[in-house]
Amino acid sequence: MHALATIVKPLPEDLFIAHDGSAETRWEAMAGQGYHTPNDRFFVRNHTATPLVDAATWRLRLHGDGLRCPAEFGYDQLRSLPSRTVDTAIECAGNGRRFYGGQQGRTAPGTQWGLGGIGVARWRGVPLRVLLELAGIRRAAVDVLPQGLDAPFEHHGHVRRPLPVDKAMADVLVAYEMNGETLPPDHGFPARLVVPGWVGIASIKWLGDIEVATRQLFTPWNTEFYPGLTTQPVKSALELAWNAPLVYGRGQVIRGRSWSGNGRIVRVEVSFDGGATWHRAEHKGSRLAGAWLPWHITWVPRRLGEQTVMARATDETGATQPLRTPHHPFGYHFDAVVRHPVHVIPG
Ligand SMILES: Nc1nc2c(c(=O)[nH]1)N[C@H]1C(S)=C(S)[C@@H](COP(=O)(O)O)O[C@H]1N2
Ligand SMILES: [Mo]
Repeated sequence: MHALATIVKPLPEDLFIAHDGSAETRWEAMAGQGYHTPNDRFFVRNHTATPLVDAATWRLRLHGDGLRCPAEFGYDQLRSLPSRTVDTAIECAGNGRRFYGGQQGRTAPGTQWGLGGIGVARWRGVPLRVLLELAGIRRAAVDVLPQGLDAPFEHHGHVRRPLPVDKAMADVLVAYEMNGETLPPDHGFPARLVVPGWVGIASIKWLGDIEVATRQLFTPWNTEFYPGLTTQPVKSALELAWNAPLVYGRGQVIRGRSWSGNGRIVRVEVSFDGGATWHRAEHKGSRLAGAWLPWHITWVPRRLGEQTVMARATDETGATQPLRTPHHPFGYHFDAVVRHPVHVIPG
């Protein structure tokens, strides 16, 4: 399976790194961009392939013993309900997986994402809470199970992962717009879930069906593939190519972004000497919980050749990026400081 065969939007090499069935955003393609990741460079992670869904016949079905009045919504109906706009990240649990091997000497199986398995968009849609209330959610409801309309994944059936009812009622969106445009096919048209702060797999695309149950639900996506994963840890990335050339003796503004699924980023420090000394990066405020904090720092390289730039962020819960992440058998949640190589060239 090749990414080109399963993703609809163009994947130019200057914007994406192609993986099997998925496309990773190049961080250097975020340089000079605004706060949000433009739709043309937002990463795509598909279990199978992007389906083309006809909005005219599409229905979102809500059913299960956790509802008093099972309901169905069409596309126009969904768009006519009260909407909310949220700036939030969607990040694959495996983002950064390649550094288990590349930096810690122990490769983890799966797509070898660098740090480009994340994007922040302005999502607009209907709070899931509104739909659940229209369908008469019961006090006894425990789990909410959204399911995608994409083809079944191997022998596991349609992509689906339960959410606890508390999260479903709190801040989850049934989104139909991304950065002011109709939700693109690769990102879940006609509608997807957006689950702020949580692993990307929670944000089910091509939503077709939501079961609400008065018992805990289990699918391969909360038992076998992503057991126990809820929120995403703290990470940072530089808006620079790997081995980017930087000019010796000249002040250069290094830009990056840091994020956490558990709260706002409150501090970012950068090291140019392998972690011996750290310097505070500049940023405006602490920006949003559930999205990222853009920052910058000026550096005058005083040594030619290979050097590393390291960024380390801390969120409002006090969680800081470690220098090493405990090994994870599936390569999830790599949150260690990444050693980003740059190449200092004569001016
Ligand atoms: N129906 C469905 N939803 C899905 C997926 C999928 O393959 N099918 N992939 C999940 C995973 S693993 C991630 S990381 C995000 C990626 O969202 P994006 O492709 O819009 O960036 O979607 C999630 N939702
Ligand atoms: Mo993912």
